[in-house]
Amino acid sequence: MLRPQDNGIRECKRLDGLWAFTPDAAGAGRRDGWWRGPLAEARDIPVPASYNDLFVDAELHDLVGDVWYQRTVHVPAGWAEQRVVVRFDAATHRASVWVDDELVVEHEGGYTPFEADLSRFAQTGRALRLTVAVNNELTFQSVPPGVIQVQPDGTRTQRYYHDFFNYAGLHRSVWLSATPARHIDDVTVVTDLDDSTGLVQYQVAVDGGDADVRVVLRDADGATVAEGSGSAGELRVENAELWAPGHGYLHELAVELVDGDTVVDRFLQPVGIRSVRVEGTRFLINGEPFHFRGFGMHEDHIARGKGHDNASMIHDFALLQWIGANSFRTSHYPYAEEVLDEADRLGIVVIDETAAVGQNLGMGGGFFLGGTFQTFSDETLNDVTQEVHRQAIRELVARDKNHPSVVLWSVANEPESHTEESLAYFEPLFAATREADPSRPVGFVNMMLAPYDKCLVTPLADVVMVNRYYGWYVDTGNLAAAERNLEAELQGWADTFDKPIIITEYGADTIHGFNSIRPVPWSEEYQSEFLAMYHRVFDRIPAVVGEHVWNFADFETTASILRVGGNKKGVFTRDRAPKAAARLLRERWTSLP
Ligand code: BDP
Repeated sequence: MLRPQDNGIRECKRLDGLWAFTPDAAGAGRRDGWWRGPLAEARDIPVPASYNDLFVDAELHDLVGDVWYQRTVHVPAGWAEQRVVVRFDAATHRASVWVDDELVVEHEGGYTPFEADLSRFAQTGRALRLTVAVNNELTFQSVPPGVIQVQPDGTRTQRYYHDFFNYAGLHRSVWLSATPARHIDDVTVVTDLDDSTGLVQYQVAVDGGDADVRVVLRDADGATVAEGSGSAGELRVENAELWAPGHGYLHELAVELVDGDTVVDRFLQPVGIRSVRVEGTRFLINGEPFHFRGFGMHEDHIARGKGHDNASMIHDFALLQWIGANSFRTSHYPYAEEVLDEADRLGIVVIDETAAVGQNLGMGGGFFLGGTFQTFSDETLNDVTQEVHRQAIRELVARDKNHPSVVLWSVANEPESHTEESLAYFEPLFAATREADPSRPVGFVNMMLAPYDKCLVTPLADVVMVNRYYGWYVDTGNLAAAERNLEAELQGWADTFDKPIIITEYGADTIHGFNSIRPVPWSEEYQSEFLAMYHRVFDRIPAVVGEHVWNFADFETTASILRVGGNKKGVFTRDRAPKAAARLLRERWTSLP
């Protein structure tokens, strides 16, 4: 599935804006067929946005179940002979879509796109009623997992195993797009280097009938640097200008379907020529050791929750660049595609993560989680879950495979990883990731309860990724003890595995404006000293090739006695004011080579 594009042959339009919206916690809509007419008692809602924080009612904020979106769609008259699709960049966590009275598509998974073919409706020339039921329920068979509890009064509450608010709705753009009936269905590009020659392998899938494929690769000035024909091949670019961290140099691959002299279809694919390899404890981009500096982030903003917005995105990238970050992780789900486009253009490196967060039902039990269960069993995370997870991996790779910024897949964040059951669960998922993309390293993010001598899943990974909280959840307030324990553990990983180590999370909750002469937890001074301590340790262990602070900015969570108005581990506040630690990071990251 290719993205909607305007390119002289293909056309598209966004269906963003105000839609009609009706919450339906009781599930009446599916029973009574709400798609058959205008939604009753509808209010206006913006698309894209999470619905949870837009209004003031607690019921909508905490709704468990369906909400309904609806709008009228006019297909341009000129599209009557085309293949017309409606595409949702994301519907969290699952959606059913009707056009007029007909169910046209259903999709599971909150952060990857899906589409439905509307060609047969487009030909009618009349206005179409587009209705979407978006469901936010998390269960042991969803990714991420959760538990729904029925209260004595019959209301249902959602609990889950991850530490960010379960925002839901149409979080990203909705598109109407037209391609010729005979069309390019998919484009895959894999790049590599042969000394100073850039190699661009391409593969084109065609649908709707035969035609010849022609490709032209142009540099950023529009000059042709290579050409090819046929549905697969390798282009060689002598002395290629490379895509590299800090240098988001992009070529463009123009893929055309031709029939004689007629161009039947066209797709323009940005290409960053670069190589990625893991060798021993080094992570190499274009053969050069790369040190990840940056953050785990969240798509999280005041009022619109996880709704994508370009202004905020550009501002966040400006802050990343100001602070000297060269990379981030899409913790804990695939981010909007616009974010990856921008990372490509700016030369920011991305660790791309699935939505598999909180697959650890055995820990904590109490405060902000869903209760303690055996993680992997027939009744909890089981074969069905694994299949949903496998599909999520496939959809992530299919969506993001052509982004040069993406250098590493993260299959999951902090799952149970010390049991035979966890190994049996993850082994096929690592294989599925490598099958979907043999060109990039694969990893997962390990949590503190499964150190180097207990973790059974890290041996499957190309890279060690660990989240550690010495000085916060353990050794609280005692940075001397934290420094000893952190170093001992990281040294253990370095001694056990001949793999690069990325610290994918380290951080301390910090109240902006809470200052203290002694560095006490929650103060800005503590956050700074905490980070400085981690950096001393990292600099003593050569296998450590990455430091991602948790988190870029404060973010919303579910209610918990461990959280005051959300998670405060941000280096920036939720509205993006810098805490003191921002200067410390800037000084370190802008002075490192
Ligand atoms: C880690 C999780 C992350 C949390 C963080 C924290 O990966 O999602 O927000 O801890 O506790 O366990 O702040």
